[in-house]
Amino acid sequence: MTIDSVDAEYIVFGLGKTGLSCAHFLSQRGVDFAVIDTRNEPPEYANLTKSFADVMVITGVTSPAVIGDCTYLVLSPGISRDHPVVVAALALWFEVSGDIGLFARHVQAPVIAVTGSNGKSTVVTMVSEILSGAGFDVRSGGNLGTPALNLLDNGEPDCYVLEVSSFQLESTESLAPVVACILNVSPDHMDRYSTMSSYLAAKMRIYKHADSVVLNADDGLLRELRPHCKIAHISSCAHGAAPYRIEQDDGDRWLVAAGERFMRTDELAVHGEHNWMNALAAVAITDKLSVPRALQERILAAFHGLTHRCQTIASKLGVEWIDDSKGTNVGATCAAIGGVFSGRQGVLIAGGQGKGADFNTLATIIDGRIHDVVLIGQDAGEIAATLDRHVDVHFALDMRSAVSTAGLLARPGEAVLLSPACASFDMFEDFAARGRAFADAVEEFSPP
Ligand code: UMA
Ligand code: ADP
Repeated sequence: MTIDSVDAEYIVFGLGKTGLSCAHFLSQRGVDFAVIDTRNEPPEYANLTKSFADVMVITGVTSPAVIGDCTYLVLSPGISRDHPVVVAALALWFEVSGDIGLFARHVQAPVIAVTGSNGKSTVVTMVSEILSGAGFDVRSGGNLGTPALNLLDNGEPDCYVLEVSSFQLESTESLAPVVACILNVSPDHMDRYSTMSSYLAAKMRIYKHADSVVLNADDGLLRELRPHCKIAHISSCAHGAAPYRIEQDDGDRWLVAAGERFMRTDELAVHGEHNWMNALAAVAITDKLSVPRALQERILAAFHGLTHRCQTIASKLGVEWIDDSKGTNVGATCAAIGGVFSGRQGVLIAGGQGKGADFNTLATIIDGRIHDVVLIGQDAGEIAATLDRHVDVHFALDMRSAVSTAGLLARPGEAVLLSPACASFDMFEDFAARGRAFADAVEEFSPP
């Protein structure tokens, strides 16, 4: 028998990690729900049916008729609000909310929310470690990996730290963070957003009901924002009088917080200007919760960064191999190149799914820093067309040959950086699998 439409009060749209978390959340509250997914074999199907044998699940959904007489659609972040099923639900006055929207309605403890095109996971982790060090019971998640609704199990902590993506913010109405932070905005997901302003508009939803916000004053788009709450600006170049900024004094660079120098950048365990900005953001955010400066300093001095974010994984015959597999857009890769190739040159391995990006900014930053680029993946040809006037371009069919090509091109004293500026899904399960493939290939590679 073919089932054409759902018979339940709520529809959970999407059966990935988020959809499964929504199912658990609704079932714990006795809500009648069904689940739909456009894929024929959604990833969490087996887990859902194991826990909820009686719940209606419709896969391979194509027609809006599936929504039947429901009243509430819970939307997964991977599905755009322009999807015909969502458009039909909105036309029928359904409430359409994402998992963060449900979370916001039920959460009791204060929430810190961080968004931005790049640096979210790093800053969320820095903030969580600083707050834990200060004695707070903290739970972190969201786009970082653990769906937000799963954080609500087992009573309330002192505080939640959420990484929120633009996809999640699109369907979030009532989140009221004690501190909201937008780290930066550079083009990403241009296959989902038709303009930068629609992408920025999604990000701006983070501070609609916030008590205070942390914004990056180096970013022209963010500098112009005037939310109706208290703003603390961070800046790497003393924009106006940003209270959190980097100051240069002879050869030293200092982190300045609330107008006072407190730590040299070389005392941080993470490297590169983008990471100094991440540290400033973490300090600005945790200042709102009155964490002592000395404690922030101690935690940041010991924070070595997350795996697959500008991590040195090997040194062979004077060549440093660096895994920045999480560099999944042009802005991230530009930041990584700026950090890794200050005062030295080398080779970049990039490519994958370009998500509709414009690679011209990458062409500008590689000049004088990168002498060869090795490209892999679906959009290698498109990227080559932009880069080959600036640098020697090589193609590789897999990670192993990309690494051996790069290894033969790199000279002692140089670095090879994997920072793809692209999503990984054409060749790997995710960015972590891509980083592991890189590490395995580097281990196998023996220089001639
Ligand atoms: N999909 C379909 N049909 C459906 C439902 C989903 O084709 O009916 C596709 C989506 O288009 C997408 C994929 O399935 O390509 C996964 O979508 P999902 O909404 O089911 O994703 P989840 O497994 O629930 O994971 C999501 C986030 N994924 C996305 O936003 C795409 C995870 O962020 C997040 O960790 C998780 O919720 C918990 O909050 C990942 C991500 O890539 C890391 N995020 C993007 C990014 O960081 O750039 C925004
Ligand atoms: P996100 O969670 O937003 O993807 P991550 O903290 O995981 O961010 O970092 C992903 C990549 O983005 C890093 O590997 C690095 O290349 C780049 N990056 C990190 N922080 C910043 C920043 N503040 N500005 C620009 N790029 C950054």
